[in-house]
Amino acid sequence: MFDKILIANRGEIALRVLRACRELGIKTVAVHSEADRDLKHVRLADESVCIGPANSTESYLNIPAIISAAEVTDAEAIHPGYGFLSENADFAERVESSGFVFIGPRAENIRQMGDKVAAKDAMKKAGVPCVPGSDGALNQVLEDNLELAREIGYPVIIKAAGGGGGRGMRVVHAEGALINAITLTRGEAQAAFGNPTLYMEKYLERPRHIEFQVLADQQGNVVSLGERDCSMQRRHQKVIEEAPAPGITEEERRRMGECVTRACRDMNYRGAGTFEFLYENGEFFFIEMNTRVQVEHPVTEMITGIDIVCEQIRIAAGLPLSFTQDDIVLRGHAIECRINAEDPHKFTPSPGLIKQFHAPGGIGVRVDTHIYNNYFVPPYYDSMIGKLIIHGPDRETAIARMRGALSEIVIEGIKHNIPLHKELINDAAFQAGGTDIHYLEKKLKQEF
Ligand code: MV4
Repeated sequence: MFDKILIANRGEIALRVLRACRELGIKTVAVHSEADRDLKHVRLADESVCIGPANSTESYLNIPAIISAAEVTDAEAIHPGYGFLSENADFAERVESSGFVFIGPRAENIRQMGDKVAAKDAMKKAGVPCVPGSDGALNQVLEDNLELAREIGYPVIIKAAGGGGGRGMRVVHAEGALINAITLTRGEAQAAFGNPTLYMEKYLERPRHIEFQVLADQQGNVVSLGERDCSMQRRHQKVIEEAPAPGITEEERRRMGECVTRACRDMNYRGAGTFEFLYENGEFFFIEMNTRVQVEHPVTEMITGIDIVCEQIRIAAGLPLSFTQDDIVLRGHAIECRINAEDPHKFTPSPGLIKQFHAPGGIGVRVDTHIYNNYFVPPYYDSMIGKLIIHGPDRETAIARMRGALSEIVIEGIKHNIPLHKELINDAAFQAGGTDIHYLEKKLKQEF
């Protein structure tokens, strides 16, 4: 096992990684920006290094500064968390070429999954069901694209190979709008990702977002930890996630689990990974794969009892998974509410001083947050300040416990979205389960 790990992130996930390190008896190095000296994990870490100014480009995205910090502290491995450099293949490569272990997949897999055309191609070859669409990238011949869209049937969606997570895509409802949409999206893709490559898919109008969590070790063992439903989102930001996904049968879970673990074996994947699917009319369609630990990983941890971050570290150290697929039992139901420092109606960020914080408690209640009394939420980073994760024997109990926890939590001094969560947890469609990806935005138009 590693002696010392550098945590290349901030906020709640940095604290989450620190806790895993402590459990495994590993020393920790926190790296932080000038604005983040008072972060909870910086205080708890064995050592800390300031890597640059508040602006994340000069700190949390500053590859030489992070590698230097690992060198001066003699860390053995680097955990990238989520966001920032977590899916940057060049970073993974430079970590390894500098003699450190990157706690994540091999750079080659990060790069392949970052190219959405290459990712989809690999999935098709592995027998993972994909959204019907172009066979690889679109060519430049206008007539070919018109014919392809006719074959697929409108509406279609044009996506950038370099995009993902909702960036660089355009829906086309009729033939008259196709050529212009391709031209516009290509220009945007070149400007945003330096890659003009596009692909086309059938546009699914009312899908749910269901994703499968996997873990793969360096001995070739791969397990599926089941799925999460992340359909409750606004502008591609997830708001509530849950596991298991309402209405997904044991048979669907087993079949999809086989699909995604086969895909991992085919590409010699290692570490934690998430396969994102759109689910509509009882069918799964692969859209993207994430090669990092995700914000919503705790809901899977709560129903499996598996510590995903500890497993990432153990896998990176070369240890085999200590369980097989048959050992994994899904127990009960878990729901996560993301807590953001933002106006609950207008969604504008609300940084500032937290004058009071009281965490909720009780059976099945988990609070993953770095905030504390008198913590100042800086304006420079993502507005998520924590996550409230609830486990219960069934979905109804989890909802009831979440309602209790939301009424118990106190965050004073800044605006936050607890009022939105209180509204959603009592929403009839949420309570019924299985709302689609457009539900929240439609509901918000009707005010609350
Ligand atoms: C789609 C789609 C409908 N049909 N692809 C948005 C994020 C990116 N991961 C892919 N996205 C979508 N791709 C086809 N063929 C609808 C979306 C989409 C979406 C997907 C997941 C979660 C929220 C979403 C919100 C709007 C659109």
